[in-house]
Amino acid sequence: MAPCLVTVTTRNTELLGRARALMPGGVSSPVRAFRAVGGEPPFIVEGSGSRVRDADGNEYIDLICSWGPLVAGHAHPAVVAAIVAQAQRGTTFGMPTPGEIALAERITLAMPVVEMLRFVSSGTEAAMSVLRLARAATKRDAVLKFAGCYHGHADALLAKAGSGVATFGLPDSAGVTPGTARDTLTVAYNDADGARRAARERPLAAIIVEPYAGNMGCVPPEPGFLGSLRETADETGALLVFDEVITGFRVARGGATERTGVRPDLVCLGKIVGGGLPVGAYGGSRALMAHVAPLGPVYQAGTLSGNPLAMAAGVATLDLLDGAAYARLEAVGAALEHGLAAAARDAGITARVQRIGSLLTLFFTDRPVRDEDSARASDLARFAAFHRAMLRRGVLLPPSQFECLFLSLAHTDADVDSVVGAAASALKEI
Ligand code: KE4
Repeated sequence: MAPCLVTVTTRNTELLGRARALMPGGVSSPVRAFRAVGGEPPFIVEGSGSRVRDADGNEYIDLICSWGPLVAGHAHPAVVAAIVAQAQRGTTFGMPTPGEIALAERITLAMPVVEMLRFVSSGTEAAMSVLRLARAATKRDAVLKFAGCYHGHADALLAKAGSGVATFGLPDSAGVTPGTARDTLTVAYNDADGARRAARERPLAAIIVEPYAGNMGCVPPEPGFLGSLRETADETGALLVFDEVITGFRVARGGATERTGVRPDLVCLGKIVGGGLPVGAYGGSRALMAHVAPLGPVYQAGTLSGNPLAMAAGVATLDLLDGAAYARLEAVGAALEHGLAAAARDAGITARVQRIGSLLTLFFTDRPVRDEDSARASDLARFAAFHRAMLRRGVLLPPSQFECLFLSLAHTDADVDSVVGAAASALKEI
C-alpha cells in the first residue's frame, strides 16, 4: 500500500481552491490575487481597528485598510452602530432619503468647489459619470489623463498613450475598442508642458488627474504641476477634474483641493465617504451639475445610488474626522515614514519612502519617483520579497509596489513600532 501523502491544507488554501473554481483568480478584484508579489492571499474573516484575522486565525497589522475607505479602522463602533441602526429600519428604498442629505451637506461643506453632487456606488462610476458630464458641458470629445493614474475601470479610462501623444489613445485593456480609447490622451504625471501641448493640439473636454497620485505608489505633484493644469484648463476651455477617490477626506477634510489650494471644476469621490460601504460621488458647480438628469440631458442612474446603509456609514466616518484626527493621521504617517526609511538605511537597502499624510509607499529605488516610468524602475522583485517577508511577520502590505500603504486612526504608536521592527528584520532577510 503506497503511503498516503497527507497534504496539510490550511483553511486559507481550501477556501482559495473553492474560490478559484467560482471566480476568476478566486478574487473580486485582480490585485487581491497577489500575482505581483507571489504566494497565496489569506482569506480575511474579520477585522478590528488596525488588525485583520485570516481563516487560519493568523492576525495581521493591516496596511491595506480596504485600499482607503477605513480611515477610522476596521469595525469602528460608531460606524457599525450607524449601519446597524439603519439596517434595522431598512437597507434600501429606491427613493430619496434623509441620509443622502446628511452626507451631501458634509461633503459640500468640506469642499466648497462641490456646490452640488450626485451619489453613485463606486469610484469607477464617479469618474465615468464625470467624464460624460464634462463632454456634455463642453461639447468636446477628447479627455486627457496621466500615465500611472487610475480612475476606475470604465472603458474611456482604460486607455494609454498612443504613438503621437496628442493624437489618439490606445486601449489599455482587452475589450476596450480603439474607437473608445482614441479620445483619451495620456501624458506623463508631472509633465505640465506635455499636458499644455496636448490641450493646445486637441480641444479637451476634461483634464482628469489624481492630485496626489496613489496608483503608481505615492507620487506627489511637483510644485506648480497642478497650478499649471489649472492654467491650461482655463486657457483652452477644458474642465479640470480632481479624482479625489483616495485623497478626499484623507489628506485633509477638504481633500487635495484644500491642501493644494488649486480649484478643480469637478471632483470625484469614493472610499472614505462611504465609510467602508459602496459609495462614489461626483460634483462641482451648480451650473455644471445642472446638466445631469433629471435637470439636464446627461443621463446617469443607479439602483443603489445613495444607499441608506452607505450614507449612514459615510456620515459616521466623516463625523470622526476633526482637526485632531488629521493631526493624528499626519503623525502616524510621519512616524512610519521615518521608521521605514531608517530600517532600510540600517539594512543597507536602496529604498525611499514617499508620503502625503497617511498615504505612503516604500519604493525600492534610489531615485525620486515622479511618474509611472520612474515607479516602474523600482526593484519589483525586491518589493515582492519584502511583501512576503512582512506577511510572515504579521504585517499585511498592499500586494503591489504601485499602491500606497493606508494608515488609519486605529493604528497606534505600538503598531508603528511593530511594523518598523518587522521591516527591519524583513529588509535584512531580503
Ligand atoms: P472603485 O471603482 O474601485 O471604487 O474606484 C476606482 C478608483 C478611482 N480613482 C482612484 C484614484 C482610485 O484609486 C480608484 C480605486 N483604487 C484601487 C486601488 N488603488 C482600488 C483597489 C482595487 O481596484 O481593487
